[in-house]
Amino acid sequence: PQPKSSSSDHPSAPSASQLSQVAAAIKSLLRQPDYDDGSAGPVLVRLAWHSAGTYCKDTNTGGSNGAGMRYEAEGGDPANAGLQHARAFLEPIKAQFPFITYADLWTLAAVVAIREMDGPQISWKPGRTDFTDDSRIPPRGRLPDGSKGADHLRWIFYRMGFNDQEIVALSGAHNLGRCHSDRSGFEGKWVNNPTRFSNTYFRLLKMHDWKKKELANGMEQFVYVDEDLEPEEQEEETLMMLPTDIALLEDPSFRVWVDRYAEDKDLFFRDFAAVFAKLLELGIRRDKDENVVNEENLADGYRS
Ligand code: ZEM
Repeated sequence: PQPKSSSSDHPSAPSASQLSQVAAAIKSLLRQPDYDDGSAGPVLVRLAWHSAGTYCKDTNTGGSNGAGMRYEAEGGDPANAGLQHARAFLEPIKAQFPFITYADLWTLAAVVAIREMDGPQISWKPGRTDFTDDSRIPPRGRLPDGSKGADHLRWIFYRMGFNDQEIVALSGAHNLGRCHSDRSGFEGKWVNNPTRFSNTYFRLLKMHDWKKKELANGMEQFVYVDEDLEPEEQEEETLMMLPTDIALLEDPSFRVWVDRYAEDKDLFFRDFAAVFAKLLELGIRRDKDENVVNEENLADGYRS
């Protein structure tokens, strides 16, 4: 059992053995035969990404600490539509292991899911705290808009402290999951097997002649239709790219990395593991013992 840190100012994060129990429980809920492509994995990855991707380096606000999506101000942001499913998948685990904070659980779930979907092992550290009110929730509008281009991607991701290479590596997560017309308004998946992590997204981006298509709701995305297939099969096999995905192909500085990741899966896995670990640590300060030291965080969460 974990000693209680009652007199210490440090939050007391779960022990390694407690965390491996949580990780095992996450693994066992990934298979969801009635949900999407049979897996909770992709939407859990998106939950972690959206929890962290609000970070602003200039003001040191946002980031995966706090689990602000439990509050309407952040959870009700249209950019987060659909992520209530991811949070609901994890609710039984939080109930079974109340010692883990939501902020740790959401980020750990993505790391476990990526590994279980044949992706790289990503380093992850506990110690995040949960806000106890919505006073520190960042403003809406900090997450990327898929209908935009390269300038927008740089505007959003430079604010988090990422460079062009990291933007491309992170975008490789679109190897997973799909778009839902009732969430983002876009429709379809990027690759044929959207529950297996690989560099296929980059290979398809380069390989196909992506055609702009206007959807019934007026939104535009890019699609590839295999003309050799029967019409019925075409419907099923149609793959998509967002305008922001196509921007990676067309911008010369992004393109260098699309080419490298398409050619070299190991390089993509290494770079993705590094940048996803960095994403999950944005805004989180730790002391030499890896304890979270962000002053305001000490008011909530792990302190018992
Ligand atoms: Zn995504 N993403 N994303 N993304 N994303 C969607 C789905 C998923 C953008 C975006 O607009 C969208 C990153 C970056 C960017 C995942 C992971 C990561 C969807 C579809 C959209 C519209 C949502 C829906 O309808 O359900 C844009 C513009 C990005 C800028 C580059 C990064 C970074 C990610 C993680 C590292 C994942 C896993 C999904 C699939 C979710 C699911 O439910 O299947």
